[in-house]
Amino acid sequence: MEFILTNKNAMSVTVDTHGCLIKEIIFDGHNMIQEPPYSAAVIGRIAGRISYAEFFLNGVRYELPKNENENCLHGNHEFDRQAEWEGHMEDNKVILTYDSPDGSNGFPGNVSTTVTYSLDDNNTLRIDYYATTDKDTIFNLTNHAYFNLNDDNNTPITNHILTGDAKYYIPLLSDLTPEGYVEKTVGSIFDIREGKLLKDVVESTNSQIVLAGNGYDHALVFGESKVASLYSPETGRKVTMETDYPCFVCYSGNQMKGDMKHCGICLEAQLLPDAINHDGFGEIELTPGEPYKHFVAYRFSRD
Ligand code: G6D
Repeated sequence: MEFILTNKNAMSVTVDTHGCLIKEIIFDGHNMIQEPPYSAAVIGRIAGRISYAEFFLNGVRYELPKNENENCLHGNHEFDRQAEWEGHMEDNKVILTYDSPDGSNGFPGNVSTTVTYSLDDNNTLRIDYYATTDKDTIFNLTNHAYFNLNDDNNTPITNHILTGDAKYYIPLLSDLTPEGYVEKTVGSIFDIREGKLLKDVVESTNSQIVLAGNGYDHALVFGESKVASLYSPETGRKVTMETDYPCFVCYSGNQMKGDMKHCGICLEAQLLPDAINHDGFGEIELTPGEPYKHFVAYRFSRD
């Protein structure tokens, strides 16, 4: 089922219950995100990769479905491909709910999730995540939108500039799981504080950029302000992301197929990836009586 949010500036956002996804974001007469299969779906229970597709919680070992690299990617795509979301409109908001049963894809706990999409007259699309569990478990939701601010979404985003208060990045192993520590961005290809042209990123010979398939596929950890922005000098379009999450995984579409390579960039605000397997990566546990509450807001503007 689809729902459409609109505002007084002729901006619209279409939400589809299948995958709890954003089907399109029309701003300035342009769809600001890629089309399927590069969907702006909600990813869960756990965004990103869980190393070795296993984790220990309260002394219990949990085994998860494995991908080709022996890791669990995106919670085995439960929330974006397996889940049947219920949805309804309320006060120009789309409210979607899904109950994930205990043991689903190997994760403990009956988890009830509510995702709310809202659009205001400041051209800000806000996503609110809320979840509760009846047993200790782990949880980390994101939205996987592939942004493209060009007039033609078949044009690579290498002409876009990414800017943000990213103080650290998380280096990856060859299977794209975290090495297990944060590295300062200052002076590196991951230093986006003054803005980084994505052409320079994808053409970099930095070993982490090459390992990720010639681009970013890394968690960028915020410093003081949890803000990042993507800007196209060609079209003057900009999307500014604000969140209460501690990081965002920036994925520059390195594995998009054929001519579509680098034709989208994801700003996946979330908790630090694979945190359950790395001390110092912060909390990722969801416990009874302590609801999961996070948000991300994407504000669209034009010069
Ligand atoms: C690749 O490594 C990337 C992931 O970050 C991304 O989510 C996926 O493609 C769609 O596996």
